[in-house]
Amino acid sequence: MTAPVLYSLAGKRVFVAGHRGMVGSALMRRLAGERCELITVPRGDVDLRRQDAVERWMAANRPQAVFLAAATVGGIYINDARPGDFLYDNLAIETNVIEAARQVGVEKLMFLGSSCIYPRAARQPMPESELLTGPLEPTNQWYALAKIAGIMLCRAYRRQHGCDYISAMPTNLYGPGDNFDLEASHVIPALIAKAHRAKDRGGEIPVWGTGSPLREFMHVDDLADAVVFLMKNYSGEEHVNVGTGQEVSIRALAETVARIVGVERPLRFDPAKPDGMPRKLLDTGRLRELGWQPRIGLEEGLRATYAWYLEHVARHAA
Ligand code: GFB
Repeated sequence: MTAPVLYSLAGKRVFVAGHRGMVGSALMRRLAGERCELITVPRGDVDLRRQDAVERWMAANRPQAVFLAAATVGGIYINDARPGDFLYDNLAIETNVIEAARQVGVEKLMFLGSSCIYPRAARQPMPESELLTGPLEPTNQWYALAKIAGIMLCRAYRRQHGCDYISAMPTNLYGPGDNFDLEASHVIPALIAKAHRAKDRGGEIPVWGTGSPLREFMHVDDLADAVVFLMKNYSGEEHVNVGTGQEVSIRALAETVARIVGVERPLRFDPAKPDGMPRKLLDTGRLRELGWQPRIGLEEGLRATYAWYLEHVARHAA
């Protein structure tokens, strides 16, 4: 059964914060079909970490709905290497945008978090109720803490100010527009870039950690569809998990990526690099009950992402 439409985006002024990022640009593509007026601001004009600048821009532009997809993000290595940036930038961006939205009377706001908000030893698959039930995974605790604060700020503003601000927690994402820089990236773009390099130049395909961690991956176009669905059909204090329900080991993922890239070179695991969470599978029962399901399978999504990489990254590097 599909939940009733609670909020219509039609004819609304909709601000996508972080519209150049992988998630923000997927939202821009998805929202193009919604008959709403999309507004964005280049990073060079307004640094979302600066409270004055954000408040001035929001007062001048007065959006009615906001998708808060702006964030400092990255994979397991960069999260751990730049804890100050991951904590400060994300706290600043979310507090500035959420408070400025309240000041100008934004009707509805969607805050985007991450599945790393859950404790390292959380029950699997992880329901929304696992939040704050135990210690965080050390490699991403700074980012996770900032995202937990964002969820809580939305909840607090609902209670104190009656703001219809909601939160969605996506699983690990990938897709067009991802960051393929090997130090900063997540595992899928890293493996695509490494497999492509091995195809070009030979050698092994280096894989961080033991290969045994399990991860759930979602194509960013599915995420964008789920988030727009929730914006229209969900209102409540509790955040909502967004995932596929399918998990894969990092070893199996690396093998799949190598097959899609078309390279037959050995994988070389590096156990000196961190594994991070042993398992990170979301319980997506709530989202499914509301009536939403993913459409893009991992194999199909990886093929599309490799095609995007060839067109937009490898071609320019050649
Ligand atoms: O994608 P990833 O960095 O995110 O790593 P997390 C997932 C798994 O892939 C880890 C392994 O076990 C990595 O050790 N891996 C293997 C690699 N090879 C590579 C590689 O070349 N690059 C990378 N990056 N990983 C992030 C959090 O954790 O998840 C963020 O740090 C965020 O805060 C994101 O929440 C969704 O799932 O470990």
